[in-house]
Amino acid sequence: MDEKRTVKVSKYLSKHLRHRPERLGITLDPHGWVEVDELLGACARNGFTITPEELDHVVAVNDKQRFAVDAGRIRANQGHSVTVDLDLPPAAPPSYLYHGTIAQALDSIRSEGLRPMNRHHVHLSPDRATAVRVGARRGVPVVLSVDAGAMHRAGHLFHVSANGVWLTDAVPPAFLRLR
Ligand code: HQG
Repeated sequence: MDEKRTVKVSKYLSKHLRHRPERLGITLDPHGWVEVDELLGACARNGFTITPEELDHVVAVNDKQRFAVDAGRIRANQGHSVTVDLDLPPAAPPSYLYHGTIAQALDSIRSEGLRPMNRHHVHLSPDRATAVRVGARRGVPVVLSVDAGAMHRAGHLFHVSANGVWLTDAVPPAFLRLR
C-alpha cells in the first residue's frame, strides 16, 4: 500500500468516523465506535472499497495514530465534530502546552481566547514542533504557549487522547502567550 493510498484512506475514515457517519449510513455508538465489518461494508456500498488489510495498515502506520481498533470495533482517537464521549479521564497536563495557528486568527484569539470552533475541544500539542505542523495546515504557522499548569490549578479540566493530543474546553486569553 503506497503512501498516497494510505493518506487517502486515512482521510476518508477521518471524515466519516469524526464528522459525517450518516453520509456512509453508519451509526457510531455513544463512545464513537463502529464494528469494522459494518464500516468496511458501508465504505464498499459507497463506492470506496477498503480491504481489511488496508484498514489494518492505516491503523498501524498512521502518522498520528488517528484510529483505535478494539474487539473488532474502530473509532477515531480525537478530532470529532459529532457528539461522542471518548471516556478520557481527566489528566494533569505538563506546565506548558502549545497551539499552532495562523496570524489571521490572532486578533480574535487575543480577545476571546482559544475556542473549540467546529470540534469538541481545543486541541493542544505537547511540543512546539507538533504545534508548528498543526498551524502549517492553514498557512504560515504561529505557535502560542498555553500556561496549562496554571489553568489546571485554576480548575480547568484536561484530557489526553490515545494519540497524545491534549484536549480542553477553552483557553481564556490570560493563559496564552505569543512566543
Ligand atoms: C482557530 C489536526 C479565531 C485555531 C491537527 C485553529 C490537530 C480561533 C482553528 C487537530 C479561535 C480551528 C485540531 C478564536 C481557535 N478565534 N480562531 N477564538 N480559537 N481558533 O482544525 O487545532 O490531522 O478545528 O487556532 O493536527 O487547527 O485532523 O483545530 O486554527 O491535532 O488528526 O481555529 O486537527 O489533526 O481549527 O487542529 P481546527 P486545530 P488531524
